[in-house]
Amino acid sequence: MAQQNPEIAEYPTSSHWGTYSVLVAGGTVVGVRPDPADPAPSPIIGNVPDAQHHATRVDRPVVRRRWLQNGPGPDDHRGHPDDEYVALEWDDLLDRLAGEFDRVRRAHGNQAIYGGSYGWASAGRFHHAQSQLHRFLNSIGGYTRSRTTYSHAAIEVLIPHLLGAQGAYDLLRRPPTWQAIAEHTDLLVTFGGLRTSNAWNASGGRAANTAVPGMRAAAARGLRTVSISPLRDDTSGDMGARWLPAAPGTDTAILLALMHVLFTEDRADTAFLDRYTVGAGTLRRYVLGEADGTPKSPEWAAPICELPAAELRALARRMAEGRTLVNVGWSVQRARYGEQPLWAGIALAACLGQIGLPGGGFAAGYGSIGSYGGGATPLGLPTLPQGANPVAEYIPVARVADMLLHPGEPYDYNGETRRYPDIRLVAWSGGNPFHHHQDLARLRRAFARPDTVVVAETHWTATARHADIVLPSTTSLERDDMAAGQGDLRLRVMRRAVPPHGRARDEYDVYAALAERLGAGAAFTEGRTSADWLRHIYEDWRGRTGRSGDVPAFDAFWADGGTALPGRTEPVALLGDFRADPAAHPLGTPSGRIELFSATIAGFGYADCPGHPVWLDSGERLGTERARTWPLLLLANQPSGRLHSQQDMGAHSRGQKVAGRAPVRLHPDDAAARGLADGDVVRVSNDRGSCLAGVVTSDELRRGVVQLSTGAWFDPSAPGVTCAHGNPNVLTADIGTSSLGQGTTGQLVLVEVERHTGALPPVRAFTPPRITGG
Ligand SMILES: Nc1nc2c(c(=O)[nH]1)N[C@H]1C(S)=C(S)[C@@H](COP(=O)(O)OP(=O)(O)OC[C@H]3O[C@@H](n4cnc5c(=O)[nH]c(N)nc54)[C@H](O)[C@@H]3O)O[C@H]1N2
Ligand SMILES: Nc1nc2c(c(=O)[nH]1)N[C@H]1C(S)=C(S)[C@@H](COP(=O)(O)OP(=O)(O)OC[C@H]3O[C@@H](n4cnc5c(=O)[nH]c(N)nc54)[C@H](O)[C@@H]3O)O[C@H]1N2
Ligand SMILES: [Mo]
Repeated sequence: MAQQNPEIAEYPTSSHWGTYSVLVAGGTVVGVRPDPADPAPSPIIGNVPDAQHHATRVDRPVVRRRWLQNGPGPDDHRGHPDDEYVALEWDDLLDRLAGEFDRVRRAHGNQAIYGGSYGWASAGRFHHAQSQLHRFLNSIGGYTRSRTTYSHAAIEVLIPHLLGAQGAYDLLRRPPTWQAIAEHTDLLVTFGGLRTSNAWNASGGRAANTAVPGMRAAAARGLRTVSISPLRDDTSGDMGARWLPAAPGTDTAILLALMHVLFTEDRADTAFLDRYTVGAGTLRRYVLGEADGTPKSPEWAAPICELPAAELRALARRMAEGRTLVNVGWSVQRARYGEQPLWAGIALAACLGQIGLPGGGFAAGYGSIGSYGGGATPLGLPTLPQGANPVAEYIPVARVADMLLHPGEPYDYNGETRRYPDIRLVAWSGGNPFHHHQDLARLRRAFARPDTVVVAETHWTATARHADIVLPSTTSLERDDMAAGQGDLRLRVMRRAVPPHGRARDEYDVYAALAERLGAGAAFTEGRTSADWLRHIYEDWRGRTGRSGDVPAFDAFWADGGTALPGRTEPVALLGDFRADPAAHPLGTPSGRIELFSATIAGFGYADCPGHPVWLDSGERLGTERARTWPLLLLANQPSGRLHSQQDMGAHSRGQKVAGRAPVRLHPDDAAARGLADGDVVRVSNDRGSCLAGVVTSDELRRGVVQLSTGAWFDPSAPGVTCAHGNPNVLTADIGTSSLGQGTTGQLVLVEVERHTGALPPVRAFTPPRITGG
């Protein structure tokens, strides 16, 4: 198309959802074109043209009127849908903002600035929003940061205790490739499925989507898959998977029952357990019920997980018969006691004796992200140095509302008793906590507490609408940059395709101007423009790889549109060295072995994460006391039509909405029991809040489960409902996985669904706030 119309220019670009081209005419993005070299391009690119020029773009620097009038301070009105903003000149706004940073650091110290700023932002090595913010905050004396992720905090904190730090890194970053699975694996048992829509995405984007073709090729070569998941379509039909529609939140019971079969039928690999693990005896006694009088048999697990005992028994036998890989998807640990299914999954794989063998053992991430099993790791990447943070204070990332609501109060985390800092200024760039955090009504109370909230955003998200100062940011299509993701070996040029929207600025220039006002201009910029920095970080990396001869100089790279990255391909087994010679390659654990019992964790004395994997009942599942009041279990999984909340106003995402609301999927029987049909608007509620959503019935779900994916822009504008648009985080609980990991538990929540009655409130999420002046 582009070649036929000389007016249309084509710009290759990269995003977390892939590498493709935008088509530009007269300074406007008019279309997208998949990369012909991508074997499985993502339909999410269809959101880009609308989102780029949408009315929700932040087009001017603004200050909230109440903050301008009253000055900094706690304000319950922050985030009110009728709040007004005042447009200022950039210089005026930057003077005020610099003054506020200075006031807070002088009066309260730099630890009173929260700059964790969690979020996915955009692809691009230099203009990465958090890197820019962190470098700026470090240059002015530091900030309170965050640790771990919403994605997989339980993995990040637990696994180093079980496999050592390197083992944990390898589990997340260097698992066997899909090709190794195709060659070696007989049976893949995956908890949480293999969602193809999830595999479209990877941090930094990928040169091409290889995960979806990879899983299909493995199936074509004979890989058998068992998908344990509440959704049949969590695994693509062409995988030919056996679907076990377990009740969500019960995976640990299933894993224990599978081990029970291995132990009682003498199928556990005791030689492996003796040589490579510690604590197998303790775990065995627990599984057999010698410790507490309850054998964790398939008959015990069946009423909990709602799968037949015979099915579990047959599965355990089958797993012991060939090369088996156990995959626990990230969703499974994004729930209360999320550490347990991970630990139990490793224990099961250890009982099978296949850890360290090609295509066997344990994994955590196939089907969660496109880079998992991608097969390659660059030796290094061009990176903007963030400088050093003189402030030691941090929080586990998902405890942000607790921090703001409970300054000075103690909490447990990974063996420490810590205290929350007293935060006065919150700075966020490239993240949307009013998308990602749980119990949004509570988060709103938390955001009322600081003196000042400053948000840099491309769009008027709910987070921007909770800010006192909003800095309009350019999008990645408005700046020159370069991209590389995890799992493949190509660095791609991202050339500016369109001019900045309105008065939006690159964050680099904004922070440079702020740093200048705060006496740190030279420290932040080192005398470079952003164009200088691009060249500098590229050439610096080129020198560091030690193979500069193979990598083109910057100008050639830029002219070519990209370059291959020196890197290594991944081994076909996880912990293969350890298995081959455990004395020469001990794990970085206290015992040097896989810790099925951890004396360290037992020593923490946590009832919510004891010294070996156990079944703990969160109550947030079907068949519990709480389910009598809230009988449906809601899955707040990843949206297939976008990345999180990004570009929710784009055509592809909009096309999935029902009556303008987020689609909620129900089993036809659950819908019929409530008199609901496709297209109805319903109220999804529990004791924390409520939201409206549009009904889609489907027998791809098991009964009792409803699916309301994350990412509908939070819309608190309608009376009587917490969100008029369908954001599931108005329902989820703001409680950590456990005292150990303190990860998010947003995946599962009990609710009721009923027909919405009365007048239907409009969705106002995509109507920007009132702005005066400018
Ligand atoms: N209930 C529930 N909640 C969840 C989850 C769940 O499973 N269930 N999943 C969780 C997970 S795994 C994650 S990772 C989080 C994701 O949560 P987030 O990463 O916070 O979600 P995004 O929508 O990607 O937010 C990125 C924001 O950056 C903005 N942005 C893009 N480019 C730029 C830029 O160049 N500059 C600036 N300043 N801004 C930019 C976008 O407009 C967007 O608002 O959500 C979590 N929340
Ligand atoms: N299209 C798209 N892709 C994405 C993202 C996105 O926003 N959009 N986000 C990316 C990010 S940041 C992350 S961290 C990953 C997350 O990757 P995952 O955590 O793997 O993704 P989810 O879609 O949340 O969950 C996958 C499936 O797990 C199932 N499930 C939920 N609870 C349970 C349970 O208790 N037991 C079992 N057995 N299954 C359960 C659900 O049916 C759900 O569809 O996805 C990435 N990929
Ligand atoms: Mo994530």
